[in-house]
Amino acid sequence: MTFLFKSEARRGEVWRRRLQAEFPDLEFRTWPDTGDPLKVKYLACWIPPDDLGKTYLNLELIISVGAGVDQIDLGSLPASATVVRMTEPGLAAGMNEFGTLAVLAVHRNLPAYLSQQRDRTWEQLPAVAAKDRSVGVLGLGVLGSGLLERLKPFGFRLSGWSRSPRQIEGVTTFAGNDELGRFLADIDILVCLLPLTDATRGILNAKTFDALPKGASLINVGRGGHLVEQDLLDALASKQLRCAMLDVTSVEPLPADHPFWTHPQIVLTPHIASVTDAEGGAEFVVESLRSHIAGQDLTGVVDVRRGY
Ligand code: NDP
Ligand code: OXD
Repeated sequence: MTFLFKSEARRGEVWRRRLQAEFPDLEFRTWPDTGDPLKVKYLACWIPPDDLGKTYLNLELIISVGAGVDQIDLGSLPASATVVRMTEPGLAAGMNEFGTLAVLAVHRNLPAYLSQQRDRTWEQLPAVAAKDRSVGVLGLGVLGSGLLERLKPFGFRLSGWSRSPRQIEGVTTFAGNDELGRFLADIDILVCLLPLTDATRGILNAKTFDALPKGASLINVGRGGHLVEQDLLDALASKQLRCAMLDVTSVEPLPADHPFWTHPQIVLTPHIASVTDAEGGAEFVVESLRSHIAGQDLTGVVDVRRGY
């Protein structure tokens, strides 16, 4: 039986060594050297092979090498396959760092100061204490709830929004579309850490921005598909939004002529907020295979109907 790896070669070498040590009978193959597709029981990938549902008929486990699964067409999988998304601890550690960096950067006016530096302008902007700012996180899963924990010591008012009700100490929580408006009404810094699904696509739109207090800021570390880009440009132009930090965009890499590149109120990063650690990922895969073989519950199983 085969473990097929379709992702970065450097990560693949770490996973090959770890899996061969743990499961000596398992054949480790790297895409496109698939061997007999009917022997492939396990697939680790970012983008899966096109013909997954038709060719890999004995697939039991598909492991996304990242936390998100929106790059996988969940409607076209072999019926036998379970999809698992990466939840190795390095991913959350990276998002905790980047999310904290972005919230503090926005809180302390860094996007405006970067723009002033380009214009050779020396101007001190009014400082706001953390206790007088509210940070709201869309998505209270592994990454969203982890980030909120890290933000607690700074003294911001914290809130979060999820699909089903969640309780997090020190965080005001809201759930479902009915409570989205009440959540947004008090948010100065909005962080998107949602999965991209049919229900969340385009959620960062004019209606959402208008529901925020005037002068709020946006941090998108979810997916580019969450954001209606023209609505962001309009909200920045009207000063409904003060600034945005975007780690993800609808097209990646962002096309050279895109207005985000030079926008004075936007800070861009190239989808680096958090990255799966090679060793941590290998441990996660070993644990997943062990649990699967033993018939035990797996961590990070994706609900194909919900899309995350
Ligand atoms: P989880 O699945 O653990 O959490 C998802 C959260 O979003 C849950 O709280 C869930 O609600 C909530 N949610 C989902 N759909 C809705 C909805 N329709 N309405 C309200 N809330 C909803 O995911 P992670 O925290 O691990 O990851 C989140 C996303 O972060 C990934 O899917 C990926 O897109 C992005 N990401 C970005 C990276 C980057 O480098 N920029 C790196 C890694 C991930 P409930 O709790 O009720 O289920
Ligand atoms: C992920 C990502 O989903 O890197 O892990 O975006």
